[in-house]
Amino acid sequence: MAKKFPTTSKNLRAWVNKMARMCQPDDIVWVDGSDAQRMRLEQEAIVSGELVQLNKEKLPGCFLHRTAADDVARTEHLTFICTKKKHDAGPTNNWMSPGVAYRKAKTIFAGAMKGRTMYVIPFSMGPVGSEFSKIGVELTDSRYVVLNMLVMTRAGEQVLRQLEKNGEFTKCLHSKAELDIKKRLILHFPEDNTIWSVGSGYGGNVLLGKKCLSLRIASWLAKKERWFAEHMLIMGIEKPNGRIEYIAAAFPSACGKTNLAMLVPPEGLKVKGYRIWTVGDDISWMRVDSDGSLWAINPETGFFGVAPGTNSKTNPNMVATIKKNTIYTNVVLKSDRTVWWEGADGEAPAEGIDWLGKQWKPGMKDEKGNIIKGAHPNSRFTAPIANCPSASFRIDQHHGVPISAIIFGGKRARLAPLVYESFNWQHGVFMGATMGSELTAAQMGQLGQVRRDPMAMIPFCGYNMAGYFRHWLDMGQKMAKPPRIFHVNWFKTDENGKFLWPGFGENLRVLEWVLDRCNGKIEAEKTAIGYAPRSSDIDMTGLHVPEGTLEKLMSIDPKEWLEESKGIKKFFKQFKKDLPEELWQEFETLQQRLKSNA
Ligand code: OXD
Ligand code: MN
Repeated sequence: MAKKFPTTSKNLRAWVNKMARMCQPDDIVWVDGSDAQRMRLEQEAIVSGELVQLNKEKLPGCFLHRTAADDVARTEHLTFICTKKKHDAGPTNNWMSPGVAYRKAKTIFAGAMKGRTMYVIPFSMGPVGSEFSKIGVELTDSRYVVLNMLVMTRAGEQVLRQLEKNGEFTKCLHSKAELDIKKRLILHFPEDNTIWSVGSGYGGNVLLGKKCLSLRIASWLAKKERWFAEHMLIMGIEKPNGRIEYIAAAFPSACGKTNLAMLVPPEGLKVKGYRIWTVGDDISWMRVDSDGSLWAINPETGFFGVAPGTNSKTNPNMVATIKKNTIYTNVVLKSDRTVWWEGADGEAPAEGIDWLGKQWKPGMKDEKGNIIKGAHPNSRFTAPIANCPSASFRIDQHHGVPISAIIFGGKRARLAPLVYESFNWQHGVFMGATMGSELTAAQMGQLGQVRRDPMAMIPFCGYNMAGYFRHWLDMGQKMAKPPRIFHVNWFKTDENGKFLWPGFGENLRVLEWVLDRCNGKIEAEKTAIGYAPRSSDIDMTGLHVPEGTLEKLMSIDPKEWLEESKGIKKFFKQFKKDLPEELWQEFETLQQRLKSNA
């Protein structure tokens, strides 16, 4: 076992002691980041049943984990921002006063770790020692959490040494407790730089460096310290001239950020010499650097990706990434101890063990006659970025990468065209603030229903979103060279509900236009909603789509937009006088442009 209390930080020692007094673990183990300790934990997790060792030849270093049946996605209704004033959490967050929240959670945490070990995980979001990075310490009674954190973050002894320099860290406490949904709470205390999560074992609720720290707490810090913490992928596009340009893109959960971040150029464009470099697939921390432009780091070191639909056609780089050192959650276990999910490569196995741990055969139906899926629709894999064939060589750079374009996108069967560009920064902020998307399996709720999801941050903004919009507007003033802002929609369908755009690698055709716009290489058409490409400006070499498809993809129906505006107005109105006036101005001018085109 690692030695106890191997830190000189009084702050940290006092906090660990206090939390241990409340949770009463049998033992405390400090995670040092060594391979030896990780392998010991893997073996213990196999013995305890938390992990299943997968086929060592076909999937070396890979494991399977199953969560409880009602613990398979982020539970947004049990997620709270706990600020002294309710107003600071804003109308789009669940709020609880810190006093009530601590009291409620304490009754669940009290004695919750009896008979268990408390692991202390010092972790850094971002390269250790970078001025972009933030340190956290997660206490947990779950080996699954420790093993995932070792993939997703830089964790261990080197982080402790860094923490000791100024003693600052986000205090992250997690206990599985009874894994009881009635005793589940995901609490954020931005004023105390503290996160408490109890009663869950699902990644998005318990890997506290991810959504809780890197988005909810970080967005609060980012406003205060004047930077951005965003739900965005970061990718580099190496152009035929050898220059790499970077973009950051925000899409709601399970809308294809991971696939886009590591796309493989289609043949028609590959011959031009394009190549993709993946920096991150989920979170982007961005700062204005001394050159007046925006630079981004991915604070994570791993992917926590959605398994269903991942295959060699949709995402060959991810298929290569998850062949080793990967933790699979809630997928099908095959008889040769490899794994499968709906939309994986190859045939469905004749039989297997499903995500609930039950014997399963393809086509099996439940008592209502619905097909039983083998893998949960939100089943996941946790894999190191370093495994990814397209991993960027700048991942560990302390200042990250310069961002040329910010792209917003949602999943919309109608309405939003394939791509358009904002008129300027303020209009771009309006475009982000009015994003809407259909719900996916990553959130509990009605699949397919449209919800307003500004900047894909609705579940992740750690404070009043009106202030967040203000922050976005203000940041525009800080940049001498702000990135241009675009909106894309890969999911538009025809009258029969068929996707019009092939998506995946073909999306590079749209990104090529985006970069051409950033570099002033191409004109665009001014429409009511923004600048749009002329059909001839998207390089379609090697891609055959039925006649008129691009026109349908690019079509803008002012009546549909005016209808959409009603939802936007309702959404904006809930912020009352806090909503920045600039956004109402943008709303009004959009109305005028739409009406004159209707
Ligand atoms: C994720 C999510 O897991 O957004 O990235 O839910
Ligand atoms: Mn996400």
